This record gives sequence, structure tokens and C-alpha cells, in this order.
Amino acid sequence: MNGDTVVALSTPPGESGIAVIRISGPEAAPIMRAMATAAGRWESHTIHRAILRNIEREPMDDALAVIMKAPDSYTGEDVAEIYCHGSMQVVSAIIEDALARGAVPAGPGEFTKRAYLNGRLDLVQAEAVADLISSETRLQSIVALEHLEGALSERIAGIEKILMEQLALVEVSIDFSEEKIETWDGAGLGAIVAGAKRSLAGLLESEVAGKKLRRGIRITILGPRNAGKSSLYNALIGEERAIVSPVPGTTRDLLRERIHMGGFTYYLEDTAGIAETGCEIEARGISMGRRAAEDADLVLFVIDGSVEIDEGTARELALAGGRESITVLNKADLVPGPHRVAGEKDSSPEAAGHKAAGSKVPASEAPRKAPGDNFPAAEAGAGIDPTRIVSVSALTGEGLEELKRMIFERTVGREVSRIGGERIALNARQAAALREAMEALGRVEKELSGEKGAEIISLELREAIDACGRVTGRSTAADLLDTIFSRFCIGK
Ligand SMILES: Nc1nc2c(ncn2[C@@H]2O[C@H](COP(=O)(O)OP(=O)(O)OP(=O)(O)O)[C@@H](O)[C@H]2O)c(=O)[nH]1
Ligand SMILES: [Mg+2]
Repeated sequence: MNGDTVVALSTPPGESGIAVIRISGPEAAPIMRAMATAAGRWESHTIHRAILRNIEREPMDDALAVIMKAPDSYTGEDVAEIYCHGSMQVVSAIIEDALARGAVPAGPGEFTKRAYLNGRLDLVQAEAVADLISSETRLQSIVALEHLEGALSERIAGIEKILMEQLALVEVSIDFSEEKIETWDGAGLGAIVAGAKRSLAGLLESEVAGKKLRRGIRITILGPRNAGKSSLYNALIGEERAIVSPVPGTTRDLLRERIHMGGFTYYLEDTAGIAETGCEIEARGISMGRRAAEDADLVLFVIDGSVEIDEGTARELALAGGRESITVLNKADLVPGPHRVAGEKDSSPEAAGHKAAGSKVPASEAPRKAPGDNFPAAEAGAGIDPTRIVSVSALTGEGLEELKRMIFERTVGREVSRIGGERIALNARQAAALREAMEALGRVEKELSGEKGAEIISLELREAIDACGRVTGRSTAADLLDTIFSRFCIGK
């Protein structure tokens, strides 16, 4: 396949207990033998302790090593693995020695690429290896492992097999049109094509989940100054990352942190408070925040729920309502009694008095009122879908669990049940190929409802099979021949 022998450090660089160096290719065993003479007597797949010596016979390390003979190795080639002491000095000495003895440095993903080229893994599995390595949550690793074990490849192979059988029947009818031979029938083929399309559609439904699982979900916190956006940001992250202060306009830059919820990675963004401002720096911060919100998966529109809101905020709120958003009424600790959302307002004078007295927000920072212009925060929530509004206190943590539940529900509620059952989540490349297969099958159906031309049907079936084959990276020609010969005694 590939004549080169490659070498690389397989563990992260830096100081560690043990580092793993991998060598793959025809020279793997000779290089190992050159470093440790006893390696000539090692049986494949047995681990040994050895003093490794360089080309000058100087000791490099007292290490463990194994030789795995082809084809029973990860790459399908001869592989030597060295478990050495995790010092970068030791690691470089061994790698340099391997290079001096004829190995070349491995490119990115080279071991997995070789595994694919040698038929040890298909493309879906090779991609799953990359997903597994980059997984940050249990759910991400479970899905990657499921793909690695062949769950998706098998589903696709099942669809391909059914289509190949039909293609064989159609092709035979073309090649032997003069002879009396079992051939295809339109109704039967139509039913099978419809079934294959349903299976493909089922797989394609996991595309959104796959994207969210791999790329993560972006949430932008937006809202007026001093609403407690940075406080909420810190509370959700569980650490003091953003500066919080009673001074309006504290946050200027866009801040981003990664958190995990329910097996998904979320990128949470804190932004500058929206306000009319003459300050150029603050204005830039505000427009940066707005831009971030434009392509966020979800916007948390935070307002101070303990004071009446002004017209500007109400306008922003209405704007935020037009996209995927949750309205967060913050500072619930300043509102007496059970928190009121979605129009359940408590307009008792005591409540109003308490609000004013209990408010820690200096009066000067409270939203400026114009007579007749006031919108109580709770009232602003009236008409908002109750699943999109929540009262919290970033200060006491009250309501945060409910907010997290809502975030999860709105961003991945649908996907998570799907992944939970199937544990299959397509990536963009896989989905694109399967969509092409669906389209080709759609064209088969069209042909079946009209001309029923065997040549066109055969062409489109082939296209569908090829598209499925592109997902796993398998060539279809040889398999197709097998299918034809196994079903019919052509030579008879
Ligand atoms: N009582 C109470 N005060 C809060 C709460 N959340 C934030 N605050 C206070 O409100 C003030 C503003 O909080 P920040 O988190 O800085 O608000 P912000 O929205 O990020 O403000 P800017 O960055 O200026 O736009 C600070 O004094 C906070 O301590 C809350 O839930 N309850
Ligand atoms: Mg802030």
C-alpha cells in the first residue's frame, strides 16, 4: 500500500508518566530490533521490557514495547509501539533514532488513514476515531463508539444490499431481454425503493443532532445594561469570568466560555449591554454583541425583572422574540413572593413598595421612565410563550436549574431523544451523500411512475448505491458483480 514507515508520538507532548510512540510500516519490526536486539525473538502482540539503544549504542530509555505483525494491527501494517518514560527528551531521542533508521514523520491522521486504505476501517469508522478523540462529553464518546463499532455502516450496508439486489434484477432484464428469466417488477421495486427512502430519511433525521453534537451550540446573552448578563454568564459557567459591577456599561468585549450540559458542548457568550451611547468603544461592543446574537443558536435576553422596563428595552425584547430566544427576568430575589412571569403580575402596593426598598440597583441606574411609558417587566412577558420566559436570580442561583432545563429543551430537546435511541448522528459529509442517494431514488420512483425505462432505472439505482458507498468509502463495483452472480446462474 504505502512503502514508507512512519513514526509519531501518539500521546500529547509534555511531561507525563508514560508516552506512547508508534511506528507503522514495513520497517517497523527491523527498527524495533535495531533499538532492542531481543526484539528479534518477540512474538507478535506480546509486550516486553527492554533497554532501547540508539544508533551509537547509547541507552535512550528502559521501556516497554510491542510488535504487532500485519494484518492484525490498527493500520493493517507491521506496527511497533513503545511505551517510554514521558520526558520530551526521551521521546525525541527515540523518534530521532527511528528517523535515523529510515522512518519518516507521520502526517496528521496517518495511522487511521492507513487503517482505512488497508481495509481495517471504513470512512465512517475513521471519522468516528476522530470524533472519539475530540469527544468532551460521555454522549459524544458513546455516539462515536457506536459509529466505530459499525452501527451506521451496517445500516447503510443493509440499504445498499437491498438496492443491489434490485439493480441485479434490472440489469439482467436489460442484458437478457430476449430470454425468459426472472426479472424485476415495477410494483415490487417501487415498494423497495420507498422503503429504502424511509430508511435513509430516518438516518438523515439525525443530521441536526450530529451537527449540534460535534460543533456545539452557541448561546448569546443579550439585554440592556446592568440587567445582570455578566452575573448570569458567571452563574451558568460556575466561575467568576466576567466582571460584574453596578456601573452600567461594564462589559465591552464579547466573552466566550465553553460549558457542557446533557452531553452537549455549549459556547456561552456575554455581550455589552444594549444602550443609546455616545461612547465609541461601548457602541462597538454593542454592535459586536448584536452580530453574535444574529447567528447564535439561542439568545438569552436578560432583563432586570425587579424594575419596570422602558420602551427601548420593550422594543429589544420584541426583536429578540423574533428569533430563537428565552427571556430571562433576572434579579428575582428582589421581587417579593412567588415570581411572576407571563403576565401573572402582582400589582399590590406592598409589592411595589418592597421592590423599591429592596432594590439594590441605585435609583440613578434604574431604567429612566417617561410618564405613561412604563412596561412592568412581568407584563412585558405577557403574550410570550411560557416555555420561553423564566425568572431567575443570578445572585442567589434561584431559577437557574429551570433556565438550564429550558435551554436544553429549546436547543437539543428533540435531538437528544433521537440520539438516545439510535446513537447514530450523521456528520455533514455523510448526510450529503445520503441525500444524493435519496434524490437518485426519487428519480427511480419518477421513472417507475412513467416510462419505466430499465436503463434509466438501472443508472439511478447505481447512483443511489454509489452515493451510499461514498459514505463508507467502499467501492461498489466488485460487490455488485458478487450480487449478480450469487442470485443467477448466468453461465448455465
Ligand atoms: N439583587 C440582584 N442583583 C443582581 C443580580 N444579577 C446582577 N445583579 C447586580 O446587578 C448589577 C449589574 O450586574 P452585571 O452582571 O454586571 O450586569 P450586566 O448586564 O452584565 O451589565 P453591563 O455589562 O454593564 O451591561 C451588579 O451590581 C450585580 O451585582 C440578581 O440576580 N439579583
Ligand atoms: Mg456585563
